[in-house]
Amino acid sequence: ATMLKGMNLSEIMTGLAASGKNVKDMGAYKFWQTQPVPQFGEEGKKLEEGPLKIQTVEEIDKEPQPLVAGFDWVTVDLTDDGEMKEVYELLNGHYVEDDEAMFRFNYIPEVLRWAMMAPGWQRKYHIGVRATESRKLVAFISAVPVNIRVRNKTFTTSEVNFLCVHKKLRGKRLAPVLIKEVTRISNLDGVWQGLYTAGVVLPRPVSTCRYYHRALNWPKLHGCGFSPLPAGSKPQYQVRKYAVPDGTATKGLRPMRETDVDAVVSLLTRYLARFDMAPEFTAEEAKHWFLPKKDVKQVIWSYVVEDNNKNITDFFSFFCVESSIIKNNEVLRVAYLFYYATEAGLTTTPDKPALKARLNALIHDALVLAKKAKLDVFNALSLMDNGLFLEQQKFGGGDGQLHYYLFNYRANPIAGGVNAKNQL
Ligand code: MYA
Repeated sequence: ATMLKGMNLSEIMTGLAASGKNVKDMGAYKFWQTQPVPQFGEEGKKLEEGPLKIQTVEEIDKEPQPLVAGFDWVTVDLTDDGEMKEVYELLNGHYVEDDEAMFRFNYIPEVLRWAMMAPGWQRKYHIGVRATESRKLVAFISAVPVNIRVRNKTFTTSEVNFLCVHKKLRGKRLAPVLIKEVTRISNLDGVWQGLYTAGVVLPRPVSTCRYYHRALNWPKLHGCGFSPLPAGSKPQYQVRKYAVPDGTATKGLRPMRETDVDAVVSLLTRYLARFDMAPEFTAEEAKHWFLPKKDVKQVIWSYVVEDNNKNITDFFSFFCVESSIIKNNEVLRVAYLFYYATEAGLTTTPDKPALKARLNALIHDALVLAKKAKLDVFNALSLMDNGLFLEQQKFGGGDGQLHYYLFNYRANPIAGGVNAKNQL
């Protein structure tokens, strides 16, 4: 969660390598300088892309590194409601906050299940640390397998997420131990590359995106300090500015169904081919990531446009992750734009005005649907083709950035078009 500060939209960042105030000297990254990741200082040169370090499974330790006395390694059983609740509570109290500590992600079990039990998931990748005496869960890290294409090479990665250390155990170098453990587990499965995002600058981002926010419920966003009242404006002007129609406008738009999966995968694969870095979806993965699960709180919303010939010509999706408003214990319901694709982007001679018009129509409908779903704000990153609609759809630049990283893979900087799944 990041603050809306009404910054200049022309500053959209697409894939600029990290630079400036947040970067420590390489020597200050005591842990990261020992890892197979690109280091600062070699930017600018065009590098041969590929793995940095080649190993075999035989070389990998069969046992985890010992933890300091008083703590034990565990794997967490997310199919067990009690253990799921423990992960939820650890993250709810100790996971990512904005710089001013006003908001903290509140990943409810439905979202955690969606994110960490994707096709190919295994329990051994839900790695926890418990206090030996109290059995309290004090740290966690997880990964799911993701096939990613970087330019013309495709490989399997462990997509790492939900790294969290209890506030009382911070600064004790536990995070590197967790990272080494998820690396070891991956390596034993023959997975040598990693994929992750973070708000912090580490050696060395492959791409950097900025967060944009589009108010849906302005009074609530203002009330909790997310959206300031611009100088010279009045609350009612803001409410009017962000009002959306009651119904969608795109002809043929409807919720995605299971029978659409193959058509969506085909469309999305062709659309994502336009970008330098993107995940590859199997039908099973598309089903998991895009279709809401029955009988649980809805996490993901996906829509398609079906034309008169029953072809799926367009697709978009967004998911919801709540953020706790720390001062009053309420929650903001935050929509995140997920994947989208449109035939308008796939003509043989790229027609940018047509693509721009179509994306604006689709995202406008997405805003209508998100509002209907009672979501308070709609977030998007400066990636894919988002620069074509952010301004027109009244998104404002936030002060948060998201850095994308590859582990054990050297890649030249990528402008836009990265794995939006990693917004999680
Ligand atoms: S990003 C979300 C991370 N979580 C949070 O921000 C939640 C709130 N914060 C915390 O829980 C703690 O502050 C964390 C650090 C756990 C973040 N990614 O133990 P320490 C480096 C990577 O003393 P603590 C997400 O989940 C830091 O630069 N490294 O610090 C994706 C320093 O190293 P160096 C990080 O504050 C995670 C060292 O840790 C991060 O107690 C992807 C200090 O350790 C960070 N977000 O704990 C992980 N923050 O000395 C990498 C700090 O070198 C996966 N550090 O500067 C790599 C791929 C692995 C798979 C490979 C497969 C082959």
